[in-house]
Amino acid sequence: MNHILPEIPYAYDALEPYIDARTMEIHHTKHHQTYIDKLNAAIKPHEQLHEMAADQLVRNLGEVPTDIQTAVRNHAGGHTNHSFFWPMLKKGVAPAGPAVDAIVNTFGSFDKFKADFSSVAALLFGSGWTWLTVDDGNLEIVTTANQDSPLSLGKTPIVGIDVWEHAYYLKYQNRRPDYVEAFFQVINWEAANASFEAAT
Ligand code: MN3
Repeated sequence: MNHILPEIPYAYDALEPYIDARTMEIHHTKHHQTYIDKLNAAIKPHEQLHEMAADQLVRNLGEVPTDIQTAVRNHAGGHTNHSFFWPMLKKGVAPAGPAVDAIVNTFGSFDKFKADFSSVAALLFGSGWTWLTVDDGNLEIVTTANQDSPLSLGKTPIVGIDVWEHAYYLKYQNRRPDYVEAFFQVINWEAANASFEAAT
């Protein structure tokens, strides 16, 4: 079974001006595709892994043969993280619903959550992701390095921001905090609510 690139459920320019069309196109067709190509190459000789979805692979890295564990961690991680990311972006969805109610309960207010999350995302050193996850019903802000998935930690992502430079450099260059601020304008809270309800 070959992993294939999922379609993005909107046009590349749908998130303008917050995330530009050129970045979206390169990010999807080049970066995400490369994770998939390298994942397919890594698992090719290992038939027992061929029926496992990327999220299953990163949940069960201990079952992956040691010679390809790093490749699967990086590339199944990259595949599942980006597959989560695209539908979690949408312009014009107000923060409301069960996930947002839980955010207010956990962090005190939506603005406090936004400030905490933005600070963690801005300060993350190097390449990685900042997530709002749920684990045993508890919301947490966590970071992962490189393409590590929160699923490998037993945590379910509700919201996640890709802070690799490839996600923002064309438009924002070194201004990662501006990209994080823009990201908050395109969080699809409908998707976040669905992820939260499925996990709790
Ligand atoms: Mn990326």
